[in-house]
Amino acid sequence: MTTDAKILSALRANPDGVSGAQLAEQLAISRAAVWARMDDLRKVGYDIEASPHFGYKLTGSPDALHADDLLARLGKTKVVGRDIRVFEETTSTNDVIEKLARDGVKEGVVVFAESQTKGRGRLGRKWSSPTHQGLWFSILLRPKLTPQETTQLTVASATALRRAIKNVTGLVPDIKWPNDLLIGGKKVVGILTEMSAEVDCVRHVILGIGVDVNQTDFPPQLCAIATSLKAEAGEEISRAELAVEILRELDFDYARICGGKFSDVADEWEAGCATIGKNVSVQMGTRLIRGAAEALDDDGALLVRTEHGHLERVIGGDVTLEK
Ligand code: BT5
Repeated sequence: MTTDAKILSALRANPDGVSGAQLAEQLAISRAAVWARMDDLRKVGYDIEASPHFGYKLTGSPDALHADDLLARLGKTKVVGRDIRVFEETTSTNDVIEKLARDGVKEGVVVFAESQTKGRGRLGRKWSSPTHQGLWFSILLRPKLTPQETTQLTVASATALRRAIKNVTGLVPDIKWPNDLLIGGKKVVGILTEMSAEVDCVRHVILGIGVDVNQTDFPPQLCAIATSLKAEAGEEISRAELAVEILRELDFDYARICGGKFSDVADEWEAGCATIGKNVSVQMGTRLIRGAAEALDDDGALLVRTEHGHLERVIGGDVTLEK
């Protein structure tokens, strides 16, 4: 943890204040250095009161994402969020992670961007990522899975995101296979899983996640199909608090998958899923399948019973729920 992260962590752990002397001792730096760090934190938007009586007290945090603060709030995780980086603007956070992956960076690193100029969805579709209004981030994973099994990670992301959103906002989104969370039928989260693999083993997986948090309006083409947590909850949501909760829940589900417990994740997924039991049509390239979505298989693929009675295994494509 960086010094700033340790300071923020100590301030949060001591809401009534913590003395400069105590912090200096804990961090093995001088009191003057503590004072200078506080000044720098104030410059990036933290409200930190100081008095000879109570020492330093954190009274407000900026809405901006701050890597040190996210690390401090998250604490120790197994894998996801061991390293967090925040950019004011990128093309796509998946591109940044791709570069880190090629540089050999360890799994678990998370890159957030306050805005993306080329945010993307699947099949090169655009992802709207307005500044400071959502969570646009990607995670590097190096799981010991076969390429077919990586759908498990998208399924696990959906369950983790659903829990995190419920914990922070009280809202309970529906899961739509494979990569959407919806509230009232409108999309609030999109997940883009990109992978680099050999024939039978995965080199790395990039989980790209977009969460619509505090938008009050959307571009015209998205108005009818997208919503934000703020629009649904009726109040501003702390993006930092939500980000930390999401990383914590993702770390939990990633450990479940790496520990061979995908069936637990799948059970939870099915319970929260708006796709299972529904009639669906699935566009896979030029092929269209129609039928009833029955279940997930062991790899996270969707099993669809077609009109002709065959069971089709769907690992990608666009699912539409039929009325
Ligand atoms: C997805 O694709 O839903 C995956 C979106 C992943 C975005 C994250 S943000 C961080 C990381 N970096 C990236 O560059 N991407 C990831 P798909 O299922 O193909 O859905 C894309 C469609 O969703 C678009 O064609 C629009 O119709 C709609 N859409 C675009 N922006 C949206 C938004 N902000 N909220 C809801 N729907 C949106």
